[in-house]
Amino acid sequence: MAEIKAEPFAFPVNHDQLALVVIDMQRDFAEPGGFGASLGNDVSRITRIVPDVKRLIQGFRNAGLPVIHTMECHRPDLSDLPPAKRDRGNPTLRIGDEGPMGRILISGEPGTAILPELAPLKGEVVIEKPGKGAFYATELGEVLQDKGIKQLVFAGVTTEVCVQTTMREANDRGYECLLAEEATESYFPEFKAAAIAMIRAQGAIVGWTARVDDILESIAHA
Ligand code: TIU
Repeated sequence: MAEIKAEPFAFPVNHDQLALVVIDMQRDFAEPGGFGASLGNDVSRITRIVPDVKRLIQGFRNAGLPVIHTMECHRPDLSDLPPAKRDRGNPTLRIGDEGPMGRILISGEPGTAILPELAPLKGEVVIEKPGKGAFYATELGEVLQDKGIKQLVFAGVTTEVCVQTTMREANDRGYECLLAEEATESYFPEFKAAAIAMIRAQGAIVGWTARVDDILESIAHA
């Protein structure tokens, strides 16, 4: 069995069953005027990981391995937006409100799009998700089953919200999960560090974490 150098111990990889899941690399989380900024966050941290996410995506594409993208967003009629989510907190703009990049976190709006540098290629799966986890109320489980995928490498934002939630959902469904450390980011550096620590604690209780170079080195031999 091939291995990827990882924490808390080597990740036993089966390249035939491996896919990359890129979580929510959307303008709404990375650019001023979007959802992340409306919550009071410094969004500049998010754009800094784009080169690492890009080379991870490129490595999977070069190896002929699946790349799956997710987007947190809602239907224009808000029928999949629970009032508890829309009404939470005191943001400057709420989900569905008109902002400088169109309606906040609504499917099809300019601000909801994936960053152009990381845009999905034709044929790559894009999952639109109304929750923080990518399995809740989506077709992701069926997609993975159809493709025979059992191991997932994760990248994207934010580490402790949508990435960690999705990793926990996947872990409970029997997937082996590996988080790419430099290809994920939070608005709070201490939360990123804590999420990485809690994922790999207790003998990989949620999953593994690894450096992008070590993941790329492994899939180059896929
Ligand atoms: N606010 C925050 O940190 N994240 C989200 O709302 N969604 C995702 O993480 N994608």
